[in-house]
Amino acid sequence: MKLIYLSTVVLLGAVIACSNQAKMQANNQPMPSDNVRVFQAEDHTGSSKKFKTESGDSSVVLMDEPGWISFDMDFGVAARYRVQVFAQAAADAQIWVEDYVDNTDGRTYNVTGNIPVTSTEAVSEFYIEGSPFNKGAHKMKFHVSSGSVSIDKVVFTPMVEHQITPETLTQKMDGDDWKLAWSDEFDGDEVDDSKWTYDVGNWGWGNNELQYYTVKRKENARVEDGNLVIEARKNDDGKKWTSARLTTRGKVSFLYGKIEMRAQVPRERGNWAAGWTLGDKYRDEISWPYCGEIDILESVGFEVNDETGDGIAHATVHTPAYYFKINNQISSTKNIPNMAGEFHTYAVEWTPTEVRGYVDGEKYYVYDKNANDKEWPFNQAQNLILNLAMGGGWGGAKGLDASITSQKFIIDYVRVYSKE
Ligand SMILES: [Ca+2]
Repeated sequence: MKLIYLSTVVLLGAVIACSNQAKMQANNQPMPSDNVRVFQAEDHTGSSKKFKTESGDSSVVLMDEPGWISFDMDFGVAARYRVQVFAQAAADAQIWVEDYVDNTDGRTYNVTGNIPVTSTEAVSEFYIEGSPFNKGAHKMKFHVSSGSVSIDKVVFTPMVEHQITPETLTQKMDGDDWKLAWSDEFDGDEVDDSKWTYDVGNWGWGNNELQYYTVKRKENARVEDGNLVIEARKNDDGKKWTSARLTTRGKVSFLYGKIEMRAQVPRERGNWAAGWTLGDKYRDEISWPYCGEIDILESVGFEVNDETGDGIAHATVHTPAYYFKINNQISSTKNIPNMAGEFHTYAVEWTPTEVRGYVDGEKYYVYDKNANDKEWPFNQAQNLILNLAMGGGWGGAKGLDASITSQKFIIDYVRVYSKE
């Protein structure tokens, strides 16, 4: 056990170096180091069973599946965090972190996705990036979901601070004609930094997705021939998959209006392309779906015909009363000929009382439940998101086509209209 203890000391130097790098890497925004948080495993506040402490100084806790230890964490800043786990396992194992164990919704908030712990001789670092945590007190659990793991500690380092969106465009929804209020035609040479920012990381994004979302990396997000191209790439940049998720959060948000995008979706089994909105009140997984979500377009590769390109458009909203974790969300689908081979227009009309979904001008979806805030969180600003995921609970439901190394989600424009 002395060996493990020594290894931990040696690793500390590396941790400090890594943390400084992580602090600077996203958008070059340095984060104050006093916002780094450390949970020492032996300081857990509760456990699913009696765990052994391995070393003489009790600094390492041995956990077996299925097991958890609980702890309290007080975050100093709302941010996307790097979560580093210092652990050792004799055989490959899996771990994950749960936020908000006292939740009253009966939900499980997995905020890291499954983190593989590969077989190692000594305590080593395993990490994921981008986990969202709001400022303030969190009840949390550390889980072992497969195998046996000796855990030393978990380090939370903020990477990108949550940006408050400075401007909300409120659209009129009464009148005769649509008037353009905001758009990106993707006509320039590069992604417009005045309109978009990037979400970062590979924490699974609430669905155990595979991709790492990169920041300002042309291989994953670029403007080309008048289109925004979001490309997912396999075995790229040291990750299993890389891709991009662009959002208007921190730049501009929207309240009501017609939101329209012209897009061509990727084709192969395993992808999950989306154009959607997320409420500005989102800070962490506990704030969802209270913030509200409107899915203008979702397409999964396993529903696209490889030969014809025919696919299925999905329109959905998620609210505290109706959302996918309790499987009562309200959706509509529409079969789209050659959805992957040509561009189609996907839109929602979002009024103070309902959301209507359209493909190529044809209405196929209505959400009109607005009796209270739980049914209707949509009288508050939402920001726009464009992303391409790989795998995950839905995109990966039929596995991934092993032969694919790249998938492209191509967007000609996004436009927001007001009535006048
Ligand atoms: Ca365009």
